[in-house]
Amino acid sequence: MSETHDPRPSDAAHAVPARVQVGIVGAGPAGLLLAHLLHLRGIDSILLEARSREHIEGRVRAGVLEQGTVDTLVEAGVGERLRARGLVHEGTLLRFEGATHRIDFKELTGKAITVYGQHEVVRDLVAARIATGRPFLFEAFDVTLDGLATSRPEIRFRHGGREHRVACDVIAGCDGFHGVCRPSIPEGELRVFERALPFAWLGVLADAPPSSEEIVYANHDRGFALLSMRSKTVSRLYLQCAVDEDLEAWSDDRIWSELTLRLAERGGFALQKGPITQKAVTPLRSFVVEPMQYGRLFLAGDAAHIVPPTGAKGLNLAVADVRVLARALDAFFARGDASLLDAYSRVCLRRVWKVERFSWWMSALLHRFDGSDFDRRIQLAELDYVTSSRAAATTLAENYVGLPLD
Ligand code: RFL
Ligand code: PHB
Repeated sequence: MSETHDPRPSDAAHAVPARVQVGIVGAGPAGLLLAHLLHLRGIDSILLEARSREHIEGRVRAGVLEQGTVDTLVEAGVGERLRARGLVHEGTLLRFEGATHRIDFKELTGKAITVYGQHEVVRDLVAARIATGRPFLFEAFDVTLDGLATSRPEIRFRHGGREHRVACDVIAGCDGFHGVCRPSIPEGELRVFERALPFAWLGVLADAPPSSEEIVYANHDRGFALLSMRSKTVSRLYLQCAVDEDLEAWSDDRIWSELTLRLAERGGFALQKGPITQKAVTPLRSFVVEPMQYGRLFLAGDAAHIVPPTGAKGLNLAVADVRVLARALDAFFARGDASLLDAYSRVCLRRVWKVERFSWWMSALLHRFDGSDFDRRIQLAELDYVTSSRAAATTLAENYVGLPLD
């Protein structure tokens, strides 16, 4: 257990206030960080999460933090464990046709990324929220939103066997892709942009030291593979697989042999193996709604957009949204100035679309598609270009380390 981890049980019982400035639905990275940034500005909020504390703190997902994300967490005072345990990477490796090519972030952009598990970010933020004493309810069920087009929207929900309603000035929909906030917006108000990719990722967590100091993205005829890590003793690995892949068909042995084939390198590559502790299949999709606002409801993070994980951007995009939203809410509550709130969606979407573009491009570059031989040759030519032209490598690097936040 960590220094900052609060040992109290997950269900910190709180009186439910009748009214708050901001009602936040969802305690993923977006909701938790927003709650904390608002707290630092003296803005009160209630944070409602459908799952238990154990569940959200154990949910293994993203692992790559942009410099701007790290800076945001450190500035918000929740970066202590991140700084102590995060693994700073100054480059990444692209492997194709048996050869490995390094993209040197530091040299090309002056920046680096940090490998630190999303569930660790969540743990740090949960502890910070609990320490503020502000309302934070786990296992809040049946959330519904009312009066979104009015200046006094309401959240209704069930908690501890009781029905509650909270009047808010603003509601932040931070409840992820499958949440209730986006679907609460009346039909016809949102424009949806979507593209599903014809494959998924089989992701595993293994008690094995990472076989490479830096993340390896491998383009292979058998399909994409990714070698990442969570610490000096835990590896995080992914294999491109079918959308309807049957996890039961993947024994640990089969996973390790497929990874060995796809990560192979001319001259030999030693893959460190160990017990697999988690396995899951994740679909890959690009998704954006416009605008990211309806009346007094503001969507942030995966509730508004999804990127395929190839660019390692989802969590970072959630952080970028929340920074914009916290600043806009500050102007609204401190000075009655709604101009930044009015600009919220437009400001976020400019960045969102650039990140959608990058994530789509990384996905197209690295996966195996059932296309023609022509398409495959174009893909290899692009990999060759990206790894041999400084200009092309810089384009990848500046997107990967993160486009400017402001
Ligand atoms: P989350 O994390 O999904 O949190 C939403 C929260 O809302 C709760 N919730 C509700 N609460 C109350 N009432 C309801 N009705 C509710 N419905 C849902 C949920 O329980 C949950 O706690 O969304 P958020 O905060 O927007 O954060 C987004 C990120 O989680 C996501 O974008 C990333 O994980 C994506 N991602 C990656 N992002 C990166 O930046 N870098 C990476 O390296 C990276 N790798 C990944 C990824 C996502 C992956 N998967 C599993 C999708 C790798 C993978 C495999
Ligand atoms: C991860 O470590 O989980 C990870 C790394 C890079 C990605 C996606 C996920 O592109």
